[in-house]
Amino acid sequence: MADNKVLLEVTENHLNTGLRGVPVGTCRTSYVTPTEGVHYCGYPISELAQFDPEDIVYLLFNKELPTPEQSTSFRQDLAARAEIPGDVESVLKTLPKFGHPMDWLSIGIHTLGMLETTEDWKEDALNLIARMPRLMGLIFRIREGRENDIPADDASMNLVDRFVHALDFEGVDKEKMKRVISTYLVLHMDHGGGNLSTFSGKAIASGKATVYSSMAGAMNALSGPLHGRANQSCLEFVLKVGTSDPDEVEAFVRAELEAKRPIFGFGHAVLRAEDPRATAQFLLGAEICPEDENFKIVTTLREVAPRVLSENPKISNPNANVDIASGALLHHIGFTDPTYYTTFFGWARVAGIGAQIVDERAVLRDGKGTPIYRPKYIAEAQSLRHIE
Ligand code: AMX
Repeated sequence: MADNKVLLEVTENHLNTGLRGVPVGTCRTSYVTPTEGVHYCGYPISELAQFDPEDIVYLLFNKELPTPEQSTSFRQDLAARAEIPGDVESVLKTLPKFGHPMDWLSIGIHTLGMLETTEDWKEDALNLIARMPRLMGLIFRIREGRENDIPADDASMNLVDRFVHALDFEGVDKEKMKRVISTYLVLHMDHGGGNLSTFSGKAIASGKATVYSSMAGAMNALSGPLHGRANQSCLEFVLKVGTSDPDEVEAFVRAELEAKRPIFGFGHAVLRAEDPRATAQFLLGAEICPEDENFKIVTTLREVAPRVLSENPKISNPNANVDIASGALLHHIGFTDPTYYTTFFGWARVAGIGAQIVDERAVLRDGKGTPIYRPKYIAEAQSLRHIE
């Protein structure tokens, strides 16, 4: 069960703490527990890691897993929504290639919204989910200067196949690529209601901005180094470790701590065990790339870092978090530039944030939706000076 113990009284100590621990609302899609991590609609993530992304999108929107018939018909529904109704390519081609991929993703989503908005929360959320694989593929290709001969979209393909098809990387194992991306998407789709990007997206939507504007804002929130960009930092950290020898890794970890730098991929604000999303990615890596140098490094880190971090009693959770292995896996399948990693995170989160926006706008409070967000701020003495 989720920990439903909530703070009943807000005191002065809670001010200017980023709403830490202050209850704001209810979440119908997911919750996080200290030992089992995230649960989607009651299912621990460890039980869902092998599902196809389409079935987990269905779960987040319908609060139950689909039957085989429902799964087939939902895939057909997504396919019918997949075509991008206009020319997003021309817009992407004008963007500066030195800009961060997350900024491209946000602008891409905004552009999709300018091309078509239905004014129906669920329709727009599902349309956006269906159009994300093509948008992602276009972002990669156009940034890399591969803007010509882009394969035509094929809506009969599933979400991951359509991205891999648009991307059309040469010399990579496309089946491995599909497995890694599929697992990545499922593991990252949702993470409770109060994480910064989800909260921001819902707050924007509460003013009745469109799903697209709200999602673009959520992506901007996700792009920060303290939030989604941690997975980029994690692979950069692994590349810096540069060895899978346990003694050398231990010396590296100790030197980083001595220099007051974080050990990326370890620790968590809520979890008090290894994140099951990390466990799932370690299992996948052991199967598809046990000899990959970066995977060997993260495997050694997984053994060494918790032991060293445990020496500091201040550290609440010395175990691996979700970001430890995802970079090594993405690197292995051909995504060698870590600046792109947060876009995969963003792609996955469109499902969870989209489902939560629909719940807040069209389901909660008997379908009336939550009102526009308006938390209270207390005036400081300086701002009251004019009435003294
Ligand atoms: N390396 C070094 N120090 C760490 C640490 C780590 N991996 N994890 C925790 N600590 C330190 C904290 O910085 C804090 O130090 P302080 O008291 O001097 O400020 C102290 O231990 C207590 O922290 P905590 O209560 O255990 O965790 P937290 O909720 O404050 O922070 C997190 C959680 C994830 C930010 C932190 O563990 C961290 O910085 N980890 C490394 C970066 C990382 O992997 N980020 C990705 C997180 C995954 C995610 O949520 N996306």
